[in-house]
Amino acid sequence: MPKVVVIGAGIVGTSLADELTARGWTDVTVVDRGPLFATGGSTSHAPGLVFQTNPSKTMTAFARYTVEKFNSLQHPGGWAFNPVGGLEVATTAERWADLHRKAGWAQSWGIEGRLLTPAECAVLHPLIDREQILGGFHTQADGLAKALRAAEAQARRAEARGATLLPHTEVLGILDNGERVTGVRTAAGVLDADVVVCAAGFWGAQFAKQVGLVLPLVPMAHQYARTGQIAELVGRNTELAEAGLPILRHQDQDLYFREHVDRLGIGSYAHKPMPVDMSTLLADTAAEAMPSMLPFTEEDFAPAWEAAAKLIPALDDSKVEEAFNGIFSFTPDGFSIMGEHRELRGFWVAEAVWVTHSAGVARATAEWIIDGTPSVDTHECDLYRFEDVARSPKFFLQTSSQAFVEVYDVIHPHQYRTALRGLRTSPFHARHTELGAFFFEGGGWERPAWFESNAALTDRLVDDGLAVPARDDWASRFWSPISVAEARWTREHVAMYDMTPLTRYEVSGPGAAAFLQRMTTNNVDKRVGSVTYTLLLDDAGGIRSDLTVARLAPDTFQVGANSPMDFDWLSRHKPADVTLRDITGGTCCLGVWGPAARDVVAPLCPDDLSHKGFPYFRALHTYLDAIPVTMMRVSYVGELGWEIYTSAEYGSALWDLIADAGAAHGIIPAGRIAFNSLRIEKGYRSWGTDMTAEHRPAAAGLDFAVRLDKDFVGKSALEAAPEPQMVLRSIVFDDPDAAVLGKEPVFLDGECAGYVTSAGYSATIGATIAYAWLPARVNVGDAVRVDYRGATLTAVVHAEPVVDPEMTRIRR
Ligand code: FAD
Ligand code: THG
Repeated sequence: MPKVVVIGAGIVGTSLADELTARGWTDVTVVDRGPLFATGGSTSHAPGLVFQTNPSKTMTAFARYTVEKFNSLQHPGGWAFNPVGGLEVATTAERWADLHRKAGWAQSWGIEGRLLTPAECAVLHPLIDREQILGGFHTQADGLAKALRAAEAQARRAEARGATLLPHTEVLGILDNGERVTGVRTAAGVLDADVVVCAAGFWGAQFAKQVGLVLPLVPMAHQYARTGQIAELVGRNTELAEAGLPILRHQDQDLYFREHVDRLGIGSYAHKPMPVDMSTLLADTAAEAMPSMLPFTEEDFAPAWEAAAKLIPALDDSKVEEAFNGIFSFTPDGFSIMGEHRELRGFWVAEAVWVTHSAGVARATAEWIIDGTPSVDTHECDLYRFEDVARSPKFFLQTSSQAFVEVYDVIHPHQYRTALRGLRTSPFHARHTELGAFFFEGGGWERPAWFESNAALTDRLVDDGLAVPARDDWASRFWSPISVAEARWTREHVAMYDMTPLTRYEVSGPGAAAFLQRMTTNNVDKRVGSVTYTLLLDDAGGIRSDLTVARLAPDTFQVGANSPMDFDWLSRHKPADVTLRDITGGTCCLGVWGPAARDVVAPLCPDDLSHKGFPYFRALHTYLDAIPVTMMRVSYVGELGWEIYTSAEYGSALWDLIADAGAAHGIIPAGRIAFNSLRIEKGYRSWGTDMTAEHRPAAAGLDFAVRLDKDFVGKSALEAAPEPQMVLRSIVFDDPDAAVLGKEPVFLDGECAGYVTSAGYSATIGATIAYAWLPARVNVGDAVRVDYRGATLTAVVHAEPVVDPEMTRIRR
């Protein structure tokens, strides 16, 4: 049986020991530098509020499992979970609207919740001044975790199954054989291990450095205060129950509240970010029982207290009695960090995890370690999700600090970071700027969303009697009607799209063809010049990514991918006779698409670009004017045209060449919003949004890219898989002004039956189109309802793709 050492006996380490031993891996040793179970880590003093609803389906699922599990734990001291319910109140119109959005997430992810009037909120939580609020969102199953009891109960259960708990044992180093971990070193000697899991809380980043891992997490101090006795609470709660009122969030002031018998606990994120310098912390607190508790900085709390008392007037007669600045981890995107070290197999991390998500993260980690694949999609938490730039200390310090500031803010789905912009730009960037691009950010790249230079096209649309949707204030943020004109223009004329940020790898060497053949679902071992759309599956048959694979030479392939996790997955499986290189940065790519694309490009090219001479899904190394290029006849927007690749130094010349040659044909630059709406109407999925590892190809409508007559990773799982119960469908909204932005719940016959993934306004049919996961029994033509921030929209399930099912636009 594999030997496991878990570093850290906080809520994560103990939960993991429970999950591992429950699966029969009983040779588990949990070590902690502190005593058990108040180790001195973050768990020791977490007030334990568990609000389950999160924009992320995965994080919500993690939280739901924590609630379910903690409710069932037994501890001699009393409850491990007290389901007092959760209440989030709104004091601004913006928040109130956002609570409607949150209620939608709850429905989408299967959490029961209700929007309440101020009066109803005051009934649930009589300490609230109802005059201050516009309403609230209440969830019955949320509540308080007693983190230390939950840790102990899980640890004891693991112990009963054979696990060992070692307090006062600091892990000083990791031992390995050059490939795998072999053990850990402590002052008392070596503990052998086949698997080591770093669940060391905010110490984890410092610790993982010694094995060459960058964990982009920042230990931050956060203020928590307990009041003196509050008259209104006296007699309400027994010592044992501690609390009866719902846990409360007042996010407009960055505050949360819980009861401690007849006192209130108040947590505040209203203060400036206080990143903790680990080098000094480790020295300063080496001898401390609670190294994760820093002295309270009263001045930082003063405005929070004032705001708290405004919502809860009973505080006027009270004051802070005990308080501290507690430390826990923040990450750039607010997600945890999970996975196995690629270069040091057997070294796993489960880091930056709240109590809220702890059991869910632990279960997924145990499944991942034992079965090879977690049962929940974990891509948002993947250790290898970060672009290189995001691993620089400057980047993750700054973005994690912003994440702290924004932790309770209303965040629009297209609201991108403002700090550290402009780091990754394509060679077309100067032109984009001149043309008035509004930039989105993705993977550190600046990506034009639309171009102000196209503003006049919108007027033309309107003059032609074509509608531009009248979006509400929320949906029109980070959006422009210009994008509608750009999309329309692409279908009618021709447009150029910056595809540089599209991740691409060169896979080469004598084993390259066999490797890609084994890793992906489609047949990629075709003649030179072929391009294939194909999928990466995990061992359970879940979709890890969708790729294009172009064979540029017998032993050289160019792979169009989705994220750094694809690089990780391929690297892990790569044999020695294959070289994998990320060539995104040194190259660039321009998509030239539209009915006039050939008229623009063909005159520049010595080769035959006719449909016969250069068919669909083929690649060619050639020249445009004097510029060496690789062209691929691929179009994510579903139009005639090419992705044109060249190395970066030719980029700006390529842009100018195409722009000049295209002028006679009315070429325009077009941005991401048009791009997105075009790919949705054409039926092309976006990995990570429309589909994840939680879905198999059949459910996602991608069986056409799976060839069961060859062997590939995930094949046996596909063969054993049942018919999907949920499938990805296109829905088209009845009201042309309807807008949805993703994650909205979809109702069928009055029941929530699924959720929206991505959506866009189709300039081609003049309606908003979305993808939604819906029960397989749904038929084309069925009517559905979608809840958009409290408004009910109607839509109809549409045949796919909505635009050009015969492929006549592309294949000509
Ligand atoms: P920890 O509990 O810190 O455990 C890590 C353990 O690793 C420690 O015991 C440490 O001693 C040990 N360790 C580290 N290095 C070594 C080593 N080299 N060798 C041996 N042992 C080592 N979360 C919520 O969900 N809801 C809340 O309401 C909430 N409120 C919070 C309020 C405050 C004031 C704070 C500080 C945090 C709050 N959190 C809350 C966050 C939550 O407490 C943490 O995210 C969570 O406890 C982290 O658990 P962990 O097991 O990862 O880390
Ligand atoms: N271009 C390139 N690589 C990519 C993308 C891209 N890799 C990642 C991501 N985007 C992959 N997604 C798609 C989705 C659909 C298509 C291409 C890439 C596509 N599909 C055709 C279809 O379904 O009609 C495939 C037809 C066929 O298999 O013959 O074109 O944008 N380089």
